Order: sequence, then C-alpha cells, then structure tokens
Amino acid sequence: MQDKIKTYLQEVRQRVDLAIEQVLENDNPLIEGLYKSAAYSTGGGKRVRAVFTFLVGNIFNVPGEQLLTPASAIELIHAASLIMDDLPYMDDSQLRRGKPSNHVVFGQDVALCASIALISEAIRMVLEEKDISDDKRIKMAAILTQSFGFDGLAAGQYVDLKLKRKNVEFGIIEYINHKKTAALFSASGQIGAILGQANARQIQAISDFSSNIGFAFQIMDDILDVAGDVKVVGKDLEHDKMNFVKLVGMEKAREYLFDYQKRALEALSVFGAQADEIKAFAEYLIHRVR
Ligand code: GRG
Repeated sequence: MQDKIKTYLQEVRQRVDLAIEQVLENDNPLIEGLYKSAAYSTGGGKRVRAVFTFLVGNIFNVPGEQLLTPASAIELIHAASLIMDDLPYMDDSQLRRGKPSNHVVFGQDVALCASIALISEAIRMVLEEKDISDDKRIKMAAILTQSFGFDGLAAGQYVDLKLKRKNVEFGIIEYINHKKTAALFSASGQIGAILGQANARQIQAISDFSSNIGFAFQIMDDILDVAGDVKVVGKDLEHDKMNFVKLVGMEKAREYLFDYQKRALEALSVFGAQADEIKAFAEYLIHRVR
C-alpha cells in the first residue's frame, strides 16, 4: 500500500505542478519579476495537502478534473505562507525546498507582494472554476479564506511568534499546531468532502481526521527540525520558534505523534475500507524524511 500511495502522490504532484505552472503564465512584461518570484516558490513541494483533497474526493468518486483547481489553490496558499514564514521578521530562514528562500533571491518587498498575489490567485481560481456549481464554489472559497486568517495560519503564526518561551502550556501548543498546520489540512479535506456532497457525519469524520493528522504532521516536522538531515529536509533546521521536541523530549514527542495518528485513523472508521488509501497516506506523512 505504501508503494501505491507514493505512486499516487507522484501522479497528483505532476498534475498540480502543471496546473500551477499554467495559472502563473504571464504576458505582462511589467510584472514579470512578480510572477518569477511567485513561480519560484510554488515549485518543489511534496503537495501533500493537494493529495489529501484528491484522496477525500476519491472516497466520493469526485472526478479528478473537479479536484485539480481547488487542490492547486490550497498549494498556492501554502506556498504563500512559506514565503512569509521565511521572512527575516518571521522565522528568518535562508533555505526552503532545498534552495534559497524567496526573499533571499527576490528581496523582502517582492517576496511579500508575490505571497499576497498567490493568496489572491488561489481564491480567484476557485471562484472562477466553471465546472463546479456556484454553491460549492462559494463554500470552497469561504473555507479557503478561513484557513489563513483569524481562524487559521495568521492566528497560529501570531501566537507562535509572540509566545513566551518559558512555561508553555500544552493548550497553547495545541492552538499553534491547529492553526498553523492543521488548518490547511482541514481545508484540504473539507473541500474534497464538499465536492463529494458528504453528509454531516462524513464531514465531521474528515474534520476529525484532518485536525489530528495535521497535528501529527507538525510534530513530525518538529522531529525533522531537530533530527533531520538538512540536505534531505531542504530547509533551515533547528530554526522553528516553538518546537514540540525541545519542549517534551524526543521520546515523548514520538508518543504524541503516534497518539495523534491513532486518533486520526479512528476518525475514519465511518468510511470502512473506502478510507484505506487515506490511512496509507497518514502512514506516509508520519514516516516521511522531508
Ligand atoms: C498566508 C495570510 C497568510 C499568513 C501566513 C507565515 C504564516 C502566516 C504562517 C506560517 C504557516 C507555516 C509555514 C506553518 C508550517 C507548516 C508546515 C509544517 C510546513 C511544511 O509543509 P510541507 O512539509 O512543505 O508540506 P512542502 O515544502 O513539502 O510543501
């Protein structure tokens, strides 16, 4: 099953990479630099959020053509957040996806403009997708916008940046991980569920899976931050502001990782064998090396 999921990841990655390349085609020489900066940071990701949208959509037999645009939009938002996260007044990271961070190459001013343009493009492409009904497009746009604002990335990043290092409560860590990382996973899953016209019970199951696996994904990110190989991980290590491993130790962090994975898998029980691919995906996420 792991080989199958890795092949599927590769397949979706290729489709999403192509869709993003097409959406970032530009014919205005005046803003060529802006597009170059945006394109620079949209390439090279694992595309796990897009794949999750596809996997949820597959449970409900949603055609791939309907999933491609929203899945690509999620990846644009994710790329925008990485550009911002690397800025000197945020995480101050020089390396991302194995190459110099966006602001190192294009400057902070351009990096910020590219990031904003990518978020804008993500919402535009979902709202203008012709093959999806108005109702679903509006719901998806609402989910996407919620994922990066006061209830998502920006909120998580704010608390992470302003967190006092000492006496960190677990509730605060939970908040940061849920908003900074799980929020985009949740949006990815919910979009697949909306396109599949899932019922309330199924939406709840996807939401529970997403928040738990998103949390586990962040713990794994923190583990790689401490114990990964910079050449493989492709970003500055020992750099993240709040690190779960530094806080609870490696052994306990691994316990939490498997505990969140278990909770995520339990949430999928309503789907029976239809969720086997998502289960394999969860396994991949927590055993990844980058
Ligand atoms: C976008 C409006 C807006 C706000 C951004 C900067 C910020 C606010 C939030 C930071 C969010 C952030 C970077 C969280 C880290 C999540 C994470 C674990 C990223 C790594 O994801 P991977 O491993 O990366 O999927 P690739 O490179 O494979 O895509």
